[in-house]
Amino acid sequence: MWQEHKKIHRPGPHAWHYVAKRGAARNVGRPSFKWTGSLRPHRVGPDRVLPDDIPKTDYYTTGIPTSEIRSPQNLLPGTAGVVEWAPGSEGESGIREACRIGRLVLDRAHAAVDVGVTTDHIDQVVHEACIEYGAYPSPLHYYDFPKSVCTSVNEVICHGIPDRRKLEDGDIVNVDVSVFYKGYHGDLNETFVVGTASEDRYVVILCLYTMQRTPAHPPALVTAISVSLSSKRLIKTTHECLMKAIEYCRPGAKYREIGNIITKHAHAQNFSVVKAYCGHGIGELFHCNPNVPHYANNKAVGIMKPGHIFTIEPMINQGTYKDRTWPDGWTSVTEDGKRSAQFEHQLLITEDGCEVLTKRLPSSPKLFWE
Ligand SMILES: [Co+2]
Repeated sequence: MWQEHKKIHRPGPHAWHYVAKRGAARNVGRPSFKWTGSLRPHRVGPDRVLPDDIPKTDYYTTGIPTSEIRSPQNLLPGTAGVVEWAPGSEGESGIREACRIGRLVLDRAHAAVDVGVTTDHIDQVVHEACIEYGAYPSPLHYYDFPKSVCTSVNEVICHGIPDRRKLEDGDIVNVDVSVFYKGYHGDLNETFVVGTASEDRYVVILCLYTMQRTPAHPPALVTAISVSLSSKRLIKTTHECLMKAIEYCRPGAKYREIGNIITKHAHAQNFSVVKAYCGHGIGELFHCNPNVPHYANNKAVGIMKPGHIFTIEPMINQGTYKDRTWPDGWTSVTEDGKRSAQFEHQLLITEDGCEVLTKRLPSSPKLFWE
């Protein structure tokens, strides 16, 4: 009898819970926290299964990326250990292929973003697309990260965990896809506007109409519109920051200069630049040297050489640059609860410039300004 009772109340493998201990534990109740904005964590679904024929990372079973921790690439100072991938080498074409698959997976996720869709569903789309292409979704179990993609909504800066919350009209959501394919990682992200808030003209007409009808009481709609317009300016500026930084990249260019370029453009629009998270080297390892800060006057070491492969992924905020981390140990939010956007590309330094390995394709769903 007692056994029966226990069986019923023990959380089964299919239960949905709140993430705790940086992904290593689950809670039945939502933890208390001084939330910085209006977003809250929601329940996170059970582990997704990977078929046997998908080659696994070293952290899949342990949660610890041992090869990354032990790599001389990360133990040597500055860019001393950074790999210079030879043109046409197996490594270079392997990374190129991982980036192309990452792009196809992100485009699938983009197409799935809509009002009423949960971020867990986006995770499912990413997970299944990865399997279809024969790739391992790199975030899965990386330092115990519980899901296959990061989804960062509104005030979330990065590393949001896909959960049961439904996306709402006017939300913004960043989807950060990384894939591990035939031994190499590809990493990219984009920020999307959710729903009809992307249809400016419709919204403005509705606003004017409403103000005319009830001038004493310009309602929530006006707030919604200003939120929408400033979110869009944030997203577009963030994308411009990334593209301006990419234009600068070539052999001989200084890694530390990237932060000056990004900050100059963000500040011109009265936005701030997150300091806590940086771009990174990537290849056989998910994260390695060089370290690529996005903020001005940073002390990043080294110059770009042909064959260097790394990411640039500026996180730009409407208010303060300062971040806080939720009790789940992963979700990074703005300290003032205002919104944050991000775009990321993975780049290869060539003889005379740089190549965007994660570039958008003719088949990529359009961004709102396109
Ligand atoms: Co990255």
